[in-house]
Amino acid sequence: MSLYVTTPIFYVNAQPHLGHAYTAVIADAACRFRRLEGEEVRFQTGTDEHGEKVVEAAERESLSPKEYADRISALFRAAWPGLAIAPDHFIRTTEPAHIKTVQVILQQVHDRGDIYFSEYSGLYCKGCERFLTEKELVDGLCPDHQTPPQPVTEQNYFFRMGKYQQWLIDHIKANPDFITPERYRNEVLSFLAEPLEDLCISRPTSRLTWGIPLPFDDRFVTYVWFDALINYLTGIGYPDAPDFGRRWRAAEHIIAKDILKPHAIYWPTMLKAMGLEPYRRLHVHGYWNVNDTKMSKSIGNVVRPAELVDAFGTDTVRYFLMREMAFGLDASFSAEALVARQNSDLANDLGNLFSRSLTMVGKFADFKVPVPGAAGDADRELAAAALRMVAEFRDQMHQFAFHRALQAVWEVVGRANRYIVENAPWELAKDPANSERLATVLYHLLESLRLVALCLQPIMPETAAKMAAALGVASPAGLTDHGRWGLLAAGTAITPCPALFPRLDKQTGRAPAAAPAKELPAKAAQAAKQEETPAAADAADAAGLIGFDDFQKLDLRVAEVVAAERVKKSDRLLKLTVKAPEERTIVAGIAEHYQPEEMVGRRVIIVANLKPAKLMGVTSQGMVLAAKDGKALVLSAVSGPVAAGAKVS
Ligand code: ME8
Repeated sequence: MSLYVTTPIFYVNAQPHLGHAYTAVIADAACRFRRLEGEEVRFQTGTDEHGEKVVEAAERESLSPKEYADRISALFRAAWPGLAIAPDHFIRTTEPAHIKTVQVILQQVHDRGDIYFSEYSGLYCKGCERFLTEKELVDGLCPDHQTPPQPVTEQNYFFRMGKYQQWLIDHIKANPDFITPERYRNEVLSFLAEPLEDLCISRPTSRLTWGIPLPFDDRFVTYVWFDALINYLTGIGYPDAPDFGRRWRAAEHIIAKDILKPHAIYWPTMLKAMGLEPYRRLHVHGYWNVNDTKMSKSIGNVVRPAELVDAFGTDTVRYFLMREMAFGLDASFSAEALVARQNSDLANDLGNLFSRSLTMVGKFADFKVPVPGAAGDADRELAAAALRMVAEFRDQMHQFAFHRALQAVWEVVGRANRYIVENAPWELAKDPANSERLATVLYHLLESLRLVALCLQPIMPETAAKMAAALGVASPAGLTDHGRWGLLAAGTAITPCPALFPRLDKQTGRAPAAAPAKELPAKAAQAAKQEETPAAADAADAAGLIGFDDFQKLDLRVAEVVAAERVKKSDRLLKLTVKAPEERTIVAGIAEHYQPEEMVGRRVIIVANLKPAKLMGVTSQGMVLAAKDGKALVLSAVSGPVAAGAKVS
């Protein structure tokens, strides 16, 4: 087995939300990707059902803990198919097999002398379900729950975690990939620089009965983490399954930063005490906020995956989650950002490219893959870029850098769109002498799209399947065999398909009701029209009108001004630093109308692809759009919250 991937098992004291969905989506995408690499993969998720928090949540609903856990666990299980998340195994910690495994392990570690009985006095946080050290408190409060921990003196069982501290430090240092990204590895190493205390692993039944009884003392149940972490072993049949060793060697866990300590410290030391090898890698992602605010029930801003899927569809949500969050860092969700991604990346960039290309193959090549002629520089460049995309995509996906993998794909989508504009197939179609050139251009477009669809399979399975079907290629296809250039056979029938993604209304987030966009995105329809009527195009030229393709050469973007100052020795010029989304300098002739201090924080529209020009010694990389009304000058702006860098079209 090449990869055994797990998500955390989610507590049943809350219903599935965006954060859970993200972890499950990336775990699913990682598995789909590795299957495309021809590898044997197993994917496990599930629910964590014991502990005080579950008892309290059940009491609030007047249910027994088991009834409550059954209900919420079923909600998690039911949430995943809507996002095309397809685990091989869904585990619950209340299953008899898991209870048995936990007890076998406790007995084993106890017999080896790594569990001892002792009295402990400390500060206990109910929310964390553990004792906190003085150092962890902020102003006397638990930093996560903002409540004062209670002084508790108890007899309990302890795991000799401290004994394995040096071994763990050595293991992390010897295996740079063990905890990724690096910031979390560093965080763990700096935590381990202090002496590691032993871990309290029991709760007296006088305080909690909803847990797994200790096999060697039935006055106690197991502490939730010692129970929960073991799910990763139960799910692959520890200790007896013949396949266990092979599967465990491929284990990679995905978690968010909130549960780094149990996974990076408790778990490897527990495994060591059991005589097992540690897992292979731990992938740690950041936290999703909502409109830059922490997601919480009390604020009422919890985002439910099912509602997103109903509103936007499976693939848009998957794409958004993987594109918007840089793996390892926090990200902010907003409906506006999701709509912006759908409109610009999916409907405009990808959808438009796909439908334009198919429309042209229909019109100019009778819906068949044409026989390409000799490739010129531009064609070779597109082919080379598409192959670089496949290599880069694979590389980034292996590293769990989903956002970078997608950037690599969109780089080629953008390039292919420019290739259409630069090669103007509709112009070539006017003269039969150009038929071989036309065939070559269309072939290069189709072949690039085949490779784009190939890469998108693990990210957007439905869309990739639609694209593959339209291009007449089998799906799913392996990356090694199919990630080469020139596999699309001339003569293959191309089937037109409806627009991959509708453009959404920015205000309502919905597709326009009577949308011709259902068939073709508006712009592609417009472009197709222009391609259809050469005579009308000539008349338009004469009238000074520009074609859609001319317009599309402009890269208009929303830019946020982050700094502004006057250009020395100039009354007219301001030097602006803008984010779009990368930082750049733009010199604007607006100093007579705007003070530098009123510029910062504004969102304006810029032309992002103007050749750089030097103005009074300062290089300007673009132009800010503004309206002139007599002597007045008014800057362009956007009417709602739009991310810096969003495309204006
Ligand atoms: O901790 N952003 O369960 P849990 C991103 N049962 N990811 C988030 C998130 C957010 N805002 N909120 C939750 C537990 N997650 C234990 C785990 S494992 C042996 C036991 C995701 O329901 C993320 O994966 O609190 C995080 O690590 C996990 O849900 C915590 O889930």
